[in-house]
Parts: sequence; C-alpha cells; structure tokens
Amino acid sequence: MSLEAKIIGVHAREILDSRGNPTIEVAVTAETETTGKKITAHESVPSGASTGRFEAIELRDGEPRYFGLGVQKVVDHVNTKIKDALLGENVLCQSKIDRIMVELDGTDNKGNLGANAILGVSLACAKTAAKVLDMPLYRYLGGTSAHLMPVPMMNVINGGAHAKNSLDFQEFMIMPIGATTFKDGLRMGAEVYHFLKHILKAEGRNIAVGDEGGFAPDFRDAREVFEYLEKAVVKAGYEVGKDIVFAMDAAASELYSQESKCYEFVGEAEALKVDEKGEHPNCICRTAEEMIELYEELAEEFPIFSIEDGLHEEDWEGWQKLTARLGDKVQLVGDDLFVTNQKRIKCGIDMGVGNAVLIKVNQIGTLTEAMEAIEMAKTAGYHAVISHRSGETEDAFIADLAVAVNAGQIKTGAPCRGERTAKYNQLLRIEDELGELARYASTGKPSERTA
Ligand code: 2PG
Ligand code: MG
Repeated sequence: MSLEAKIIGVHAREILDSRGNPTIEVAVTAETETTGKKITAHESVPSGASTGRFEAIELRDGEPRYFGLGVQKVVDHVNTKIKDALLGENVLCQSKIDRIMVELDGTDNKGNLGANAILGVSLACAKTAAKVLDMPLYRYLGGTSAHLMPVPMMNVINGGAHAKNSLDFQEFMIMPIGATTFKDGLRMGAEVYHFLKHILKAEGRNIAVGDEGGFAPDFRDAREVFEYLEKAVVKAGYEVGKDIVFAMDAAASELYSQESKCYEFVGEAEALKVDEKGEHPNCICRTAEEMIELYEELAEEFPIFSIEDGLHEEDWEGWQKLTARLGDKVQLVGDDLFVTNQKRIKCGIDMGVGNAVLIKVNQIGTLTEAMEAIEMAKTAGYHAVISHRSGETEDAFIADLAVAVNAGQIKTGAPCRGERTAKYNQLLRIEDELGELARYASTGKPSERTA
C-alpha cells in the first residue's frame, strides 16, 4: 500500500526578504489518509540582485506599492489557479506536483504564473511531505545516502551589485577546508571573519556589511582583497592554502558592456585616480582574454579554489578558453551561465565549459528540476554548489538540500546576518543529528575532492 497524504490547503502571503523587499511565503497543508492528521509547513522564496538573463521569471506587480516590487499577483496565482490544480493531490508525489504546475504555467520560463509562485509551492510541498513522514527534510530529499556536510563558501567581502563600494567583483569567499567537521569549519570561518573585521577597523576602514553579510569598504582591486584575506587568515592562526582557501564570484555578466564589448571596471579606475594622481581613464576595460590572464595571475598568487562567472553569460567560447586554461587547477562555476537550467548545463557539458554548476532553486522554479540539474551535473563529473540568493529569508531549505544531494559545497554568505546564519545553524543541527554518519566534505584541490 503506498502512502497517501492529500493536499487540503495551499495558501500564500506576501512577506519581506532580507533587503526589505516583498517576497512570497506559501503554506501547504496535507491530511494523512491513515490517521486523518493535518500537517502544515511553510516555505519562502529568495530573490537575486545580479540575476542572470536566462533565469525563470520572477513576477512582480509593477504597481506603485513597494516601488513596483509587490508580489500580490503571485500570491493570487497560488491562492487560486495553483491551489485548484493541486487540491487532492498526494503531497508525497513531488515530481507529479511540479509537473502539474509546469504544465499549468505552459511557458518555458514560468512567465505565466511566476517562478516565485511555483517555487514557493514546490518547496512547501516537500517540507510538508517530510513532516508527514516525520523525517528530517534532508533525509526525505536525499534518502539514506545523505551524509556529506558541505564546505561553506563564506562571502566575507561584498562588492558589485551587493554593495555600494568601489569593488567591481561581487564576492570574495573563504573556504575552511582544513577542518574535519562542519562545526569546526564554520568556527574557523567565523574566526577569520572577525579578524578581518579587526584589521579593517584598525586601519580606519568601513566595517558596515553588504547584502550577504560581508564587509564592504572600498578596495583598489581583487588583489588587494586577497591580501587582506591572507592577513586575516594568518592573524587567526591558520595556514593560507592549507586550512583556508579562497573563492570569488566575479559576476562578470554585470561588468560586461554590449557596447564596448569588454568588461568595464569603473571602481578600479576610480581607485586608481585616488591613489595615483594624474591622468587616468574613467573605466578600465578588459577583454575576455585579459580577464582570463587576470584570473591566471590571481590563481598563481593566491590559493584560489573556485571562480564563479568569470566571463559573461553568453560568452560560451570565452568560457571554453577559460576552462582550457584554468579548469585543471581551479573550480570554474557557472551561475548566470547555467541558471540551474538543464538545457544550458547540457550545452556547457557538451562544449567543455566550466567544471561546476551553481544551483539556485529559484533560477529554475521547481525542486524536481533543480534536483535533476544536480544529477546532470554530477553525472558529467561537474561539481554542484548549492547557493542562496542575495535577497534571502530566514528559511533554511538549502541547508537540507546541500546535505540531501551530498553536494559538498554550499554558498550562503558571511557568518553574519540572520538570513545567512539560519542556513549555517541548520547545518550544525543536521551534523549533530547525523552523528557518526556525518562526513565533512573537506575539498582540497578539485582533483582530490571527496565530494
Ligand atoms: C550570485 C548570487 C548569490 P544574486 O551571484 O551568486 O551570491 O547573487 O542572488 O544577487 O544573484
Ligand atoms: Mg553568482
């Protein structure tokens, strides 16, 4: 006899995300056939700032309230059309539920109902199902093999679209690979974060944080940031390259200009003017080739484990070159490039582009499709990095997802700000609960990675 828990309620509301913008929260209620018990779980949907052009559509109201960012239409879609389609379905049949919503929407990019509407329901169904079975979410999603605790990629310096500083690149992360447990890794990362704060403060630099909890003072360029990260690691008593390695998200699509056909570094040019008086251009322009050279130099000088979106989302040929030149030394992650979309990931695999996929559930809009994307990446020998968005809520679904699929890496911001620590704290709970089964995915070099 197969288990059944019919969906008897689907209800959405508008809530706020970590940037103070509206997003959607969905509650799904199911009734178990055997006991008649009613079970409800909530899930909310994150939102990006540097969104990829090919992401599924996040619908917004476009009306004066909340500066056009309201999600009342999306709430309405959930509370009428989606609810009508799902009432009576078995909440334990995740892929069927997701298929019903995809078909109801009828577009390639979920532009009718909104990927935010669909995702909220999709995730809430999974959480309700786990509760019905009285299982931890990671166990429900991943089964008995879920055991690998991810190495956190902690974004301790924010720039680009996530901060109003002079830093053109978006994210600079530390990865505590020298730990033996997630708990220790998190502690090491948090300690380095605090030493970084002391160093910046002592030098009179701004220690206010950006969207993802990382510090966001002005910096000259990427090299200067990495020098600071090294100093903080050493001050904290750790070995650079052994205990802690670095990662960056260039978010290059944000820097690329279709007009000049190059990557424009406005902040770097500005900093140059301040540092060295005299004639300087308003913008430093780099071609794809020069970007690759810059990454090569940085990877020579610093222990950079991972570079995300090193080139823009439509430069497949540039990505091929980047992968040929750096792919055996550095993890090259496609975020805006792949947008958790199987068609784009397949294209990347076929072309030998990148060697890792960033997984953001809201880029594609259903849990089933996100899980399939992870499977596709792993089957091709690509790594899957589970990721938050810059606009988050206190929801911690992705922490469970990372363990469920044994991803080995999670990118979820600095060890600061509740919406970021919610994920880290959930991972601490999971590690505790797994006890001896838990293994920390200490990564080392890409070729030696255990994940
Ligand atoms: C990214 C993300 C998350 P956003 O580019 O990887 O760090 O940012 O959510 O703004 O797209
Ligand atoms: Mg990114």
